[in-house]
Amino acid sequence: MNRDYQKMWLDLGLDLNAHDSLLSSLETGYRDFFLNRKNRPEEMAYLDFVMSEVHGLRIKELLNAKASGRKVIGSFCVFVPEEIVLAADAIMVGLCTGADFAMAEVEKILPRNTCALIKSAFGFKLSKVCPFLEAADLVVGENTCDGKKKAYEQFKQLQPNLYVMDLPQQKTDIGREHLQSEYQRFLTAVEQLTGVEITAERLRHGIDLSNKKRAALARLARLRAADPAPISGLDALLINQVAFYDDPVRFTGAINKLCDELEVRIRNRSGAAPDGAPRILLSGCPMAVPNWKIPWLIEKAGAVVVGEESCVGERGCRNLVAETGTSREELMAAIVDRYFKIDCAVFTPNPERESHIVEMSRALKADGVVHYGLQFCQPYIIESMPLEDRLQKQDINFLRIETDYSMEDVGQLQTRLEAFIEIIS
Ligand code: BJ8
Repeated sequence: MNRDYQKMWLDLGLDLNAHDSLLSSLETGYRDFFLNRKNRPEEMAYLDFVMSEVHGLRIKELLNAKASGRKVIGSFCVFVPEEIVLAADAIMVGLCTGADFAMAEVEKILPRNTCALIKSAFGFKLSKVCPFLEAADLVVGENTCDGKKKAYEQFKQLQPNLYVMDLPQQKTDIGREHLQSEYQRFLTAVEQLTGVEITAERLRHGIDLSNKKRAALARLARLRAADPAPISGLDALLINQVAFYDDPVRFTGAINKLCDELEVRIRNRSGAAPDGAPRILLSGCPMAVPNWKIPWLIEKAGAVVVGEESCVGERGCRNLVAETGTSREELMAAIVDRYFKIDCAVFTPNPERESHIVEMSRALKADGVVHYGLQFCQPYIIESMPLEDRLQKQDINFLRIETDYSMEDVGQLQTRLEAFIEIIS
């Protein structure tokens, strides 16, 4: 990771010592999990570059954009509509929630039995190591699970520019109306923040950019159905993670170029894993940077991850916004339609998710599904129980894992994953 940005980080209020230790652990992880692997697609060099500059050049770009009058909006959830942000010529970035930091301090504010993802957001804030958070003009939290909902009450004390978006919990007409009114409220907040009136034309532009990015990610997802899989699960996860940080137009171009290369690899039967390697669909909680533990263990055991049923993956990027509307109201309705299809486990009931996992598993020719639940994440862990029954009835192999961000359980997880992979081989 490039460290030539000390002054910029200091001006942002980062704690340079803590930040340096974060960068060092990121560097080590990145080298072990990515750079030391063989037979990666050449176009992954772009992702390696982005990661090497994720706290450097990308932050400089954001600060330059801010200096020219543009605004930066940070988000923790795929329910925050990027289309509206882009329509106001603002920049949306995902916020860091994938590593433990300052846990002792965090546990003075949050109970120990809070999921690692929520604790991570607090850890990055308390220890002042996330330049995205510190550069954001507005940070959007969302009322989804109880943990996040209550935690944002505390987070607001640390991050006064927090805006909380309320989300429905049921896929009913009332739920849809609620989402629509919350998106309208968000649009007004973005207009106030940026001073830009979001016209129909601007909204169409935002939809177009987001759709193109999602289409590139969907293309990548489809290519992974090939056998042998042309790209490793780790690299594909990284791409889905970087989608939250990078400039959308540049990222879309880079991913389409990578997909061109993958198509050649498929024609040449050049796989990221050997022919016949067991194929795994990962399903469950989101995996934010630098949470690479489970796919790393799966691939180290000789299998290949061929899809992520996750917000950092398929759940976050499938379905495009219809581009048929002409008025701002019609376009907003199309945005609501697209996001209302997201089958996050906070919805009750949530039958679409089960069906989607079966569908993905068949389409990607998966030999088994590994369900990844963060400890104390009730929505996903509770859903994994009936999911297991359903998959068993359909003869789909299933393994449930509950973990956190620490490496303490790596030995035990490795044993369980190796046994599972042996059974499905
Ligand atoms: S749309 S999955 S990004 S809410 S892991 S904090 S659910 S206790 S992250 Fe999510 Fe939006 Fe849904 Fe996706 Fe709670 Fe579970 Fe923690 Fe979670």
